[in-house]
Amino acid sequence: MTTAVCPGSFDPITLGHVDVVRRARSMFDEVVVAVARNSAKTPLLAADDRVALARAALADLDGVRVETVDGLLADFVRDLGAAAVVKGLRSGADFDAELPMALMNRHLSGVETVFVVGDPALAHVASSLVKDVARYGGPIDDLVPAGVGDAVREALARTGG
Ligand code: COD
Repeated sequence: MTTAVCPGSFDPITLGHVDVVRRARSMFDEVVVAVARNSAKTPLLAADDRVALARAALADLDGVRVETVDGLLADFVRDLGAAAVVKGLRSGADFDAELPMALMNRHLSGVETVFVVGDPALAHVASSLVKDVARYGGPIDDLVPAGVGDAVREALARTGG
């Protein structure tokens, strides 16, 4: 059985993430979605909320489970015995950001990274933009799985944006 890891901050999970996980699942027997608890970015949503929203969004996909990663992704992937990390690409800018991470993860544990090209209809969908649109009262519900929009709006209201 081949396992792939789809890591990210998932702050929040978007339809772009779901598209990448589906594509990864079409290539691997099992996909572990790894929610980085201590992301380099300061998250809007608590890690437990990011995990719960990802679990709900991916519940209908067989062979997909959601876990948290607390330390190095390279250690998580090695401990799991996964065959690869799968990352989604929207643009050349994504590739430029992802290449050093792929090289570092391979340096650290020998794990390979597989890049998948996401749905071009979702190329503008990024967690950061979703939060920014919501912060100014714009519509986000057609960019994220069910329930995520409410969670983002509640978090923004709670934290003062
Ligand atoms: N279409 C295609 N791909 C998409 C889309 C879309 N619309 N939206 C998002 N993606 C892809 C991104 O390109 C990315 O590959 C992935 O989804 C996750 O995106 P984010 O924004 O949720 O996650 P990031 O980029 O913040 O994740 C960074 C990690 C958590 C993966 C990284 O910081 C990490 O590995 N942290 C663990 C600690 C560690 O090991 N650090 C050293 C790394 S070398």
